[in-house]
Amino acid sequence: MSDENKDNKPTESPEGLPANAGRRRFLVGSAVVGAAGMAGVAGVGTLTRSEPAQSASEGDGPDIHVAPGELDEYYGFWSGGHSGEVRIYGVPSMREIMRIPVFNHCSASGWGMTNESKRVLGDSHRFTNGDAHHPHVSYTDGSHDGRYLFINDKANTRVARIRLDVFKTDKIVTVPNAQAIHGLRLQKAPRTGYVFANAEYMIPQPNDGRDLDDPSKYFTLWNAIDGDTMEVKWQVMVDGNLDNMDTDYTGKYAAATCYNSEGGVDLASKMRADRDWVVVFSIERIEQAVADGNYTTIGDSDVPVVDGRKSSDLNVTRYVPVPKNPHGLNTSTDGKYFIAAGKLSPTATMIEIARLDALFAGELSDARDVVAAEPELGLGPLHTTYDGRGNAYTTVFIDSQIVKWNMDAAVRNYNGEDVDYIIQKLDVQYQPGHNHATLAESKDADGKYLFSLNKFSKDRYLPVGPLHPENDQMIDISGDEMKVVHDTPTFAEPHDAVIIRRDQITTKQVWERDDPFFAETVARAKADGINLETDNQVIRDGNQVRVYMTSVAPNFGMPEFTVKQGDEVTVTITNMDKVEDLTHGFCVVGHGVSMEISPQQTSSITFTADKPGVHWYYCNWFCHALHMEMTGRMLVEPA
Ligand code: RUQ
Ligand code: CUA
Ligand code: CA
Repeated sequence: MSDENKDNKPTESPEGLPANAGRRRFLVGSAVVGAAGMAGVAGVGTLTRSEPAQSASEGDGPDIHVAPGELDEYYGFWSGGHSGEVRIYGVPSMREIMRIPVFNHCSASGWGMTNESKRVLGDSHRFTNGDAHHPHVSYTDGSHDGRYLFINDKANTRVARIRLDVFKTDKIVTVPNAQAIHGLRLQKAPRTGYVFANAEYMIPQPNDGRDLDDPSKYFTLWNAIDGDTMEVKWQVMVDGNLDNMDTDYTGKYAAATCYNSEGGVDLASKMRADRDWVVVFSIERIEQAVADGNYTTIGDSDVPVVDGRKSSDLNVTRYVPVPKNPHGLNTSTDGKYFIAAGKLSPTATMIEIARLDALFAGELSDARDVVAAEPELGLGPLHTTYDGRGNAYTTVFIDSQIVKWNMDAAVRNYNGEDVDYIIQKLDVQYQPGHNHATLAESKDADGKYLFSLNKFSKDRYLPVGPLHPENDQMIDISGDEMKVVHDTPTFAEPHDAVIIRRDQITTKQVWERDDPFFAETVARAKADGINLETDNQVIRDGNQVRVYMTSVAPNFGMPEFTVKQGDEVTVTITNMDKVEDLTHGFCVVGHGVSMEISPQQTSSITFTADKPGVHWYYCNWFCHALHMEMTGRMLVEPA
């Protein structure tokens, strides 16, 4: 990084224009021209590489170098967007440590192929895609407790849970009566508890074809899932749609942004109203309505559905008008505010949580009375994060900046005091969506690093053709001034991240033999009279053949087994190696069969032996000096 750019001054472009200003002017210009404001995004594609690469500030920040052999300070969980997975980074090194397949299918681990993963995926196993946006780690009393990570699937309306002791997805639920789960947040206190999920799109209810084109029949649902059982507990009907959401630090309230109060089905109608709203949910009142039997059900689902529309007299929701088409909603870590980012408005709306009791009690004449301030931040505010020192950091997409501002000063300014609340505006590269600071979704926010999840990387990396990576930038926020200290290219497409301290997670480095993850497979073996830890045996049951074997490096328990053409073969392997990191694999050539078997794990996979002849199987995780020799033959007798 060149010294002359230490202060993040714009570099000169060949035309003598500051590159930064030129780029911003371009984006702002097209944004204004674009009918939808945010349509300026489309213009990004026309920027060419002739603009000089922008240098970010760097210098005397913290030492982010993590030496070989040293461990990182934080776990970072990144959503993989429409790759459908979750990725684990070490922070601050930004070394990618692991990927967890969730909604996608994985060639390496066999996720989506093994019987254990198919049980987790359930009926939705037929989908091989997902769109994972919002990863969040479970809480006890407002602090992360490292039990689970939950994440939404917008593409197929699912919510998944990942066990953080083994870093495997263990439950996936499809939310009924809903289309596209987007915003997802967890109950923070007393514990998780509820997993709340916004359904984004409005659909006719029931959506069985009787009302296709009558938008007045459309509505969407706010959903509560029990984080312990992963059952959908109840749903709340709302007006408009739902985008992002967050919860408070008491367990009493949640709030979600709505960008389509108009109930429009095309872009122009979704932009028509000057104001949309933040929908505030009273969790107690919803629970009471369910307990009192004040609910309906939809279609063939038996989940209680409580009416939280404006017209309802159940009073389980309140609609707070905010400037049109808001997006992110993030609770300040002091527990005081729900902060909704304006997106089409250059403002953020601070809703004071302490005033919500009065709002629900009907003591306020105007729902806007809960607004504590509405600071102006820049063009295209999308998401906000916190440093635990009273400052908020908001991404402004069109301006391509992170805006650091003081919450208390914003409130004083709103109340007429002549005080400036903007502390710093930092250019990022380019077009940030979410941002996220260390521990900033918990009361333990420590204000050390902030990540700007930028939607465009443009010229920051070696060119790799028309499809570019995203660019996730690490910013040091420990001092008075924000500084970009690292760029990380990421593949399609992290939306959000959560970063927690490494001591908040305790993992098992070797599976326990009685782990519920493979309990069903173990039960099946038991029914077949098999001791998985010692037996190597083939059981025939009509045309179903169950092959049981162990693996101990560098051998499979069976160097060959024989089946008949057309048999449905289930191979179950128990890895009897106990050494940490000694994972085996099982791959049958030409059969689309591959799986991971980590130490002490039992894995199984089912396929049809449809081709007569010799078919080699081999271990595909390098396990031993004789790993290449860890093979066997499946002998298929012709039918
Ligand atoms: S959303 S870029 Cu899917 Cu979290 Cu805001
Ligand atoms: Cu076992 Cu490679
Ligand atoms: Ca709107």
